[in-house]
Amino acid sequence: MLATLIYRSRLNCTLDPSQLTSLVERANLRNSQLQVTGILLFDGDHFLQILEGPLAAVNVVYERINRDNRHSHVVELLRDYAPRRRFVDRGMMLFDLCAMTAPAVLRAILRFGTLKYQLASNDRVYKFIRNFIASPKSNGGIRNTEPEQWSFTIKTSPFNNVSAPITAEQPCQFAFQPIIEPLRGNISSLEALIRGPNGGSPQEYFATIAPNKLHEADLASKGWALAMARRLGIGNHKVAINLLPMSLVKIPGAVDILLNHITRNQLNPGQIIVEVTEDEVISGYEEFTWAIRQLRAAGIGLAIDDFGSGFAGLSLLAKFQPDKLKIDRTIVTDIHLHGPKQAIVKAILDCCAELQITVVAEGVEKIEEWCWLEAVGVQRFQGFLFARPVLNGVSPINWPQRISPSLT
Ligand code: FMN
Repeated sequence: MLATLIYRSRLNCTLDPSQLTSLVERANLRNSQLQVTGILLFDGDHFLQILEGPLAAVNVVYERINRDNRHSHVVELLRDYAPRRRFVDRGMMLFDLCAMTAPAVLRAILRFGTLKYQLASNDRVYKFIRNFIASPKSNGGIRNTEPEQWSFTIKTSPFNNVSAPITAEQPCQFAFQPIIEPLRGNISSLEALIRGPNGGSPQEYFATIAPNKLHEADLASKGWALAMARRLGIGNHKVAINLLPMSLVKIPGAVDILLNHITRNQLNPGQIIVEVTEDEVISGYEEFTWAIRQLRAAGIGLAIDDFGSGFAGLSLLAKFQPDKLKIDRTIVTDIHLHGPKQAIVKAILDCCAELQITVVAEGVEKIEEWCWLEAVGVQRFQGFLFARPVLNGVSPINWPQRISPSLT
């Protein structure tokens, strides 16, 4: 299968033109042997490269390129399949924007390529090329936050150290995970994640419940979550609880039951954030809307969980503007390497800025992911990089500090 891969990257060192020419000559030979063809654009600081060829060969070449320390910030922009090659004659051809004007480069690429101008103007690959040529030396307006500028220090959390469930008969337990603002040194909330009676996964817990009791058990479990939050001594901190949307529809007086759990545990509705996903089909939108209004009227916060996972979609966002939107881990993972994920997060941030919704990135595990997200303006994070969930407790938190320039 004929694959096309496009990436962009940033030059790491100063490269004189003769080095660039010899790099491309060697690349041309190696690519030709593997039946890979393509072009390399260079604007003095950044590269944009198009690789075309058999999928396995393109992967081999891209893996090598990724390991090359003459460039960094390698971000994959497109991976696609095509019926024919756009560039046939050479393994690799260089187009240097420092040596030619932008229109001349574009004309040369079109002469070199196989698509006629009319076809090229609709082709996504050519659109990437035109965009790179039109805005050279652009890094998408991203502020610079580099992984090597940071070190981490573990600090104990300010919560009580509780390790046992409240009672032995408790049907479920909770693991708590903080959501933090790393650069402010602030814990913005604790999420209560449900676990089985012996600490097993949420799936294990829900599998033990008869389907007709699911929503009742879901709502009742929030009482245990809040009781545990109180035992942890959450003080004025906020606590986030996950609720199946249909629990609000199917259980009569669900919001009152929730409010009861809150007051019984001497918490304030303003401290509670209800996180909902669309992981079950919401039937009865009217009842759901009514329940959400009641939640909001009582002062309870609302967050859309797992946004972008396929379960929490745009319709929830359009109908019930939440206080918070949590970007799903599937989007966050390796975001520093992946152009489509980056474009999605920038669009989510624009939308949330317009609607005054706070954005949280979930599932952050790598410092590179955090740096990229922080650089585009995300301020709240949840993930193993900072703190893992701990059964009946809160783990110490890994706080980043900028390494002073004299030490780097
Ligand atoms: N090597 C290739 O074989 N094909 C290429 O298309 C290619 N393009 C490159 C583009 C850039 C911007 C840079 C910095 C390097 C490129 N290289 C290319 C060089 C590879 O990164 C690597 O040095 C070379 O394949 C030798 O790899 P090896 O040392 O793992 O054998």
